[in-house]
Amino acid sequence: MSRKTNGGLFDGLPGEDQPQPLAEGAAHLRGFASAATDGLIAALRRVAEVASFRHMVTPGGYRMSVAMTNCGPVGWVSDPSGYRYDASDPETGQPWPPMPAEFLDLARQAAAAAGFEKFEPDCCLVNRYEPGAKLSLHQDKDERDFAAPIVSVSLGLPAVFLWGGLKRSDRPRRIRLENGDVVVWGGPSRLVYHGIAPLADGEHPATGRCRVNLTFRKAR
Ligand code: MD6
Ligand code: FE
Repeated sequence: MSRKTNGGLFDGLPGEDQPQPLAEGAAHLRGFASAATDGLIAALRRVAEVASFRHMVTPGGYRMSVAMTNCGPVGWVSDPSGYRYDASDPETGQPWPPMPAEFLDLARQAAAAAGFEKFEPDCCLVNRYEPGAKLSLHQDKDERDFAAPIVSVSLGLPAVFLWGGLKRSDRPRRIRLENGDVVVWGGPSRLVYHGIAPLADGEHPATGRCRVNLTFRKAR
């Protein structure tokens, strides 16, 4: 697998290819998925043909600026009655498309690289951000148990990831996520508040005018 280098002087030294710890149980793997992005995007196109991107409505009645879809045995859904994992797509009544092998392989490898062996995700929530779209600070807490980590893969336009603490009032750090970056978190960081700042406009060769995020979870 080809990896990004520092371009000469510092190649081969520990540095940007190493997991960057964010907190206990959480790591930023810069460029971990770089070599896989074309395959991931091709597989995602096939997923979105079956389960199209849609703007869900929050329990509070707001339309989310991020468009979402899912693949795998269960999908995350939001509607006025609440958040839940559901085995079928409410738009079609059909099961979510299966998780592509490329997705599963990458999620397992990234989890292992961050110290979480035997990750068995049953959901991949896909988020699509157009310029201006954002995700407010939240915890991922709709899963049945918090023993498994979450693996998050960034594709396309860069974004500013807001990495907070265990309290909503903890002031978040701002971390730039680029095409091919992976963030893994679990253990003591599993319930950290996090979000995405409004996406800056731009054009990316892999995705066009958007950012896509794949988040792998074990929901059940
Ligand atoms: C995003 N990610 O990167 C939104 N949640 O677009 C998340 O909300 C997220 O990246 C849990 C774990 C990792 C994540
Ligand atoms: Fe999240």
